[in-house]
Amino acid sequence: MINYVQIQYQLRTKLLEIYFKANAGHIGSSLSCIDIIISIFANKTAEEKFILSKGHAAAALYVILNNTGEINDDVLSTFYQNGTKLSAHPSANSFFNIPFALGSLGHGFPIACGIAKANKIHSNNKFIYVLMSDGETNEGTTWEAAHFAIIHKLDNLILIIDKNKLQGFGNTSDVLGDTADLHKWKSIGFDVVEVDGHDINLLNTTIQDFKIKTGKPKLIIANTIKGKGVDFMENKLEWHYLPMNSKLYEEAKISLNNNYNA
Ligand SMILES: Cc1ncc(C[n+]2csc(CCOP(=O)(O)OP(=O)(O)O)c2C)c(N)n1
Repeated sequence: MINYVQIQYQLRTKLLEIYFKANAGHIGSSLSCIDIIISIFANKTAEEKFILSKGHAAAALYVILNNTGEINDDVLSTFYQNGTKLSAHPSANSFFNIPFALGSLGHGFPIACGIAKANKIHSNNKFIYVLMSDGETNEGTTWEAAHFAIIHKLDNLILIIDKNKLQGFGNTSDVLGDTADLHKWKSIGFDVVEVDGHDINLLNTTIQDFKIKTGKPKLIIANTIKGKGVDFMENKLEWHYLPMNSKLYEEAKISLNNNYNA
């Protein structure tokens, strides 16, 4: 078992720093999924693709690519600025690990299904990893792509849903019901496991188990907390869109420190 606490703390600290500097929103969304992306990058090979379908959490991907050396510190500090390669939502081909423009919800998952099918045709044994948000599974394209994945037996597809139960304007359950429900996805033909989305070791073993199973597309429902790590942001709808002022930025850093360095 690897102790991930320091990396969870460091990357969250970086996230707060770039969001504060940019005066940008979507902090809650990035804090929700950063542990999942850490796990994906711990498991995927260099040639395999990852698609951040919930593109509004681009900053979470940027700090991880900064950690792996793909995005240097100077570029990271340009997040959200005019002319940057690090726009609020990922720009196509800005980096090897950012192969598509994302952020219009419901598009990344269908793209991933197409890549999985192509990988099968080429028999290249590559997996494709895709991260969606639970609100995003409301999108109709999700269900067309899901059925495509099933009929083509895309067992090289690993879909992870960041299930934090909140979306931009309310609880997901109040908007369209639970479209990230384990039984729904199982019943249409996915191999599904539900785990704690902040437990990186558990996410790792789930991905590794899935990589040796054949026949069905795979789904990890990752139960998460929107704003995870900053007490006053956790499970609070307003931290979907709010930027931090300097007082709240200082408080957020203290809260992170208490939660990860105690
Ligand atoms: C097609 C489309 N419609 C609307 C939006 C605006 N938008 C950005 S994030 C979001 C909702 C976010 O909730 P959820 O999908 O659950 O993601 P979370 O941040 O909670 O992980 C919306 C509606 C969008 N990006 N794309």
